[in-house]
Amino acid sequence: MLRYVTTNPGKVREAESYLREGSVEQLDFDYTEIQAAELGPIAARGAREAYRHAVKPVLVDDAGLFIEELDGFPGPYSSYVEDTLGVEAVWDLASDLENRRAAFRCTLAYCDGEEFAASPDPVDREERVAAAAAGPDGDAGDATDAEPLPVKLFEGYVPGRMVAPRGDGGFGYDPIFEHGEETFAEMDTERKNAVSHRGRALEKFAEWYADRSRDET
Ligand code: ITT
Repeated sequence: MLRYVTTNPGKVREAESYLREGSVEQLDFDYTEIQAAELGPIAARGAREAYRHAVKPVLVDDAGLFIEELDGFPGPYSSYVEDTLGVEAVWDLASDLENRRAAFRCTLAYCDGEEFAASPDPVDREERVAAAAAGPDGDAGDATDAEPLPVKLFEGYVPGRMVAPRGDGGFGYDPIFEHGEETFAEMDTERKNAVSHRGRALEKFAEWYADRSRDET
């Protein structure tokens, strides 16, 4: 059974709907979100930490809303911005913009403690260098970071535009993100999954995971 690592039940609903109910279980684990400009290193680091915690195959989901005219803000800070300012405040900000184009991005990071062709991951290199520089007795964080576990990354992206809040489905920024004629909050889970950043990342993951499971049998 795959552990879907998130504190957000909305993400679990979408993953279950895509991957089949009963094939994933939520692991409500608040991994350390490192400061990074991209989602990949954050998710990769989280997947290693979650795997060490659970010692079971894990899939971490890191996502964000990127507003073009605001240089991608809130991006990797989407969670913090939702918690502190709120979704309405982000719409207030976006409503003053001429260009309201935006995108959701999602990075899934898989780790099961085994070897496989991992995705390139810049955090690995930095952690290895820091650990090597500190030497065997140095204080370079967790010693296991010196040999990072393989992680596979899957990315999904969906373009759209910022609009005044509509709809009461979904979660997070869904009411202010329109794709086609509807906001994500006006779509049911299946329809959102068919076009969303998460749905696209899950599609890539499911394909790879099926091959991996076949290879192991
Ligand atoms: P975890 O880190 O525990 O998974 P989180 O909700 O904080 O929970 P993220 O950091 O990935 O997850 O999410 C960043 C923000 O983007 C957060 O405010 C979410 O509500 C929002 N978000 C992520 N995916 C979304 C989606 O599909 N629709 C709307 N908002 C989304």
